[in-house]
Amino acid sequence: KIAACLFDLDGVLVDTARYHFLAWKKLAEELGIEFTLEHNELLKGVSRMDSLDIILNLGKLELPQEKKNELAEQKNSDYLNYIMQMGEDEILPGVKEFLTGLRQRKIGVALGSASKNAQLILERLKIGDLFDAVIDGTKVSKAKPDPEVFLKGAEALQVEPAACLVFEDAIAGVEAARNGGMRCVGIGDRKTLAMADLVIPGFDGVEPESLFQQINL
Ligand code: B16
Ligand code: MG
Repeated sequence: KIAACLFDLDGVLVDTARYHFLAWKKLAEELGIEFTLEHNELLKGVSRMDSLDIILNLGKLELPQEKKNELAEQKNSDYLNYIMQMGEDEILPGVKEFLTGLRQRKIGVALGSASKNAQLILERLKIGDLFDAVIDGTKVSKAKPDPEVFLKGAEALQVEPAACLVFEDAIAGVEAARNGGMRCVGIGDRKTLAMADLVIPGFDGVEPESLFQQINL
């Protein structure tokens, strides 16, 4: 039986991928590196510095760590400009209802995100109070597919990993859930997220009870 649900942030609760894309694209262009939407897929669920390394690799560019820190900071400040303008209405359809439904059923709710900006985004969306625990990029040292972020979420809620259900849009995130011994619902494309126990396009019209039934929980 499921005792807790752990949610990824970007791509699951809110579509921040397009803001990450715009900020990375600007940086890439300044460096003379071509950066497409397809390239952006490679960055989903990946930490900020690892994302920068992927982009520099695309351009076969090697830079000293100091310069890389500077570039990562520049990208983040552009990204934050978008986030600061984000409103409550940018929460993805059905998400708020789904989270509220879980709370009514006394199921634990935690965030498990690679982002260091997670708290700020929850504030912008005004959904911070729907989470019993928030584990984000400021609290983990190992990136997905390492299960650290989700195991810490389970620990904070005092629930066994086997009683946790993870919601993820990134391949590395689905792998992280499985590596932690947790069940996982993929949000997005069925083929891409084939490793998940179930894949749904989003939360619109989705009831916790019927979802759990579909994966025999
Ligand atoms: P930041 P998630 C991830 O969040 C994003 O998918 C990924 O694209 C981003 O690079 C990463 O957070 C770090 O974000 O620069 O804000 O610390 O999907 O794990 O919620
Ligand atoms: Mg994600």
